[in-house]
Amino acid sequence: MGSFADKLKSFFGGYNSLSEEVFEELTDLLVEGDFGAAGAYALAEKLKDACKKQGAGSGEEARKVLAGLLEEILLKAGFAEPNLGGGKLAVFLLLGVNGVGKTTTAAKLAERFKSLENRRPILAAADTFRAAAIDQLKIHGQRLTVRVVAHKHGGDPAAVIYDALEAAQAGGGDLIIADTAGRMHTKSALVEELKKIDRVVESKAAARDYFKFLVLDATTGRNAHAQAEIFKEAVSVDGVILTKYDSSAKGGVVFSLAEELGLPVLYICNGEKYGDISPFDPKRYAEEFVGLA
Ligand SMILES: Nc1nc2c(ncn2[C@@H]2O[C@H](COP(=O)(O)OP(=O)(O)OP(=O)(O)O)[C@@H](O)[C@H]2O)c(=O)[nH]1
Ligand SMILES: [Mg+2]
Repeated sequence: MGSFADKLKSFFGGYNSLSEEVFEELTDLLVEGDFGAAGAYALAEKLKDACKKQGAGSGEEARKVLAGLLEEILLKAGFAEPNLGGGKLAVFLLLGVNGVGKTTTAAKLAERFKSLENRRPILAAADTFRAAAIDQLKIHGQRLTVRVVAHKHGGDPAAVIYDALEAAQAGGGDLIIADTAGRMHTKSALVEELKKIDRVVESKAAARDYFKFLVLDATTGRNAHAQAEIFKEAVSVDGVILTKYDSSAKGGVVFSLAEELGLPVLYICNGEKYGDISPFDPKRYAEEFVGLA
């Protein structure tokens, strides 16, 4: 993650006083860091005011004020890791376009909730669209000794989830983690498919903790924001899981997800291993973004 944070750091480090120019240049820099243009402008203006109010006179001081403003943006969107109450059956549905890391993230969540939360996950292979997807999930299941419920390629995703719920209720588990297909749905097809899944989940009275996570690839920058807009318009998304934060991601998109779409990031993934997932930490993220941490 070094590079963009380093850039911000040396940018601020180059100013002993704060002129109008600093905030103008900062706007451009934020856009380069995957902020939306309007958000970047608004933030730079806000920073200017905050620096005046707080008596921050140098670039270094402004950088610290900026970290605080960024954290505020994240806190407003909320960020808590799902708190699964008292062993009730819970359902996680992973949504997102092709290749963002849904299947890998499903496996990571299974491992995390199994080992840290003592849950008994069941992986539901509700990506019935791509032929290899079912096998991919089964391999994860074998490695993690987690049960996988799957149907045939081409089957009905809602029916897979129904079976996973039945398996859980028969005593086989207490957390369904459902992988879904990454094809770019038309909005109406996506809505229909998810409505059907919602009905199935809701028909099982015990499934009270139901979360829809949107998986976004951090390296896709503004494109991730565009995907979030489309999904959010179509379905209720509870939060984002940001993947591939280990690569060349600049990370500014997280702030526009929070501010413009009210979408909190709940987990960050930074590698391909099962352990490469952490709950989102707003303070740390904001500090790292400006190179303070
Ligand atoms: N570096 C890195 N790679 C990741 C991360 N998460 C997933 N990947 C890789 O990204 C690629 C795609 O991951 P998948 O989990 O198959 O993505 P998907 O969204 O299920 O893809 P489709 O099923 O084709 O839509 C794989 O090579 C993963 O190993 C991450 O956090 N960091
Ligand atoms: Mg997949």
